[in-house]
Amino acid sequence: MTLVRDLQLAAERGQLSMVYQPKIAAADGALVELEALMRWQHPEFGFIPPDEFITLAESAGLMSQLTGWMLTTVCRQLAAWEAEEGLCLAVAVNLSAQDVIDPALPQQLAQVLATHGLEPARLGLEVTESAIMSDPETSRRVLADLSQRGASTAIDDFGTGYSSLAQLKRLAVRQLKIDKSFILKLEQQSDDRIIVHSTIELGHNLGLEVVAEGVETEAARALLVELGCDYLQGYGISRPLPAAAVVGWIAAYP
Ligand code: G
Ligand code: G
Ligand code: NA
Ligand code: MN
Repeated sequence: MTLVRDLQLAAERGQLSMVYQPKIAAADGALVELEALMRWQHPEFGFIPPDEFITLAESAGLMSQLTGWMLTTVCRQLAAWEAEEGLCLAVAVNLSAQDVIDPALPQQLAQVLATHGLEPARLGLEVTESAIMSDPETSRRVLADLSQRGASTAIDDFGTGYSSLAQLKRLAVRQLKIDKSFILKLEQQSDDRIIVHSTIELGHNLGLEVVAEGVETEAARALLVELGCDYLQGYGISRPLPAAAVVGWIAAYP
């Protein structure tokens, strides 16, 4: 398959990049972290969404190569922001279903962090609920190992999968990230408000921090603050930014 071949060569051909989307504290609006999202600019087909090429990478056995490139790129960027701009930032990366059942991942991650002189707390990890549920037992062990090493972990797209509360309780995670499908129409949909309200309570009762993604409007932001959500992310705060635009965004941010 030629697209698989293209993906295999995409990193060395300079077609892959990372963009960074701010995550802020609901209480005071302070920047807490950036989420790193991968981009593939294909010379012929243009921009290919990550949902599509991540699936392709997983089925073609290219996932660990892609994740390795992503971790190195993000850590190098963190070190550069610190050395060149004096900014000590934290970044959260997304892990695929295959990454979270890879017992070698925690050691690989520790290695990349050490190479760039970064503390483990500088790199958060987001894993979707459905990725965890495709092999709950192995994921649980890998997440426990990661958290033992000081990484902060989040369950992404929460509410769209099928995790039981019993499973949730046993996971070494720090955050629940409520899926954007519940947030996008929060002002109009009272059932979404009920779901979001109960998810925030559930998270807090389990000792977890709760993040809302897909915050597009001031009204949604105000509602989430009122509901006690801890962190916010969305186009209403910032779109994902190229690395070169991050420093300017931070400088202009109130
Ligand atoms: O912003 P966006 O279209 O980039 O993200 C679409 C999906 O792709 C999200 O589910 C996101 O978690 C996933 N994604 C983005 N970047 C990466 C990455 O570097 N690795 C993995 N595994 N998933 C990613
Ligand atoms: O699955 P994950 O949560 O990692 O994916 C994040 C995806 O959501 C990315 O594609 C990102 O570009 C997108 N995204 C981030 N903020 C918003 C938002 O406010 N509205 C919408 N519609 N999408 C968003
Ligand atoms: Na994510
Ligand atoms: Mn999500």
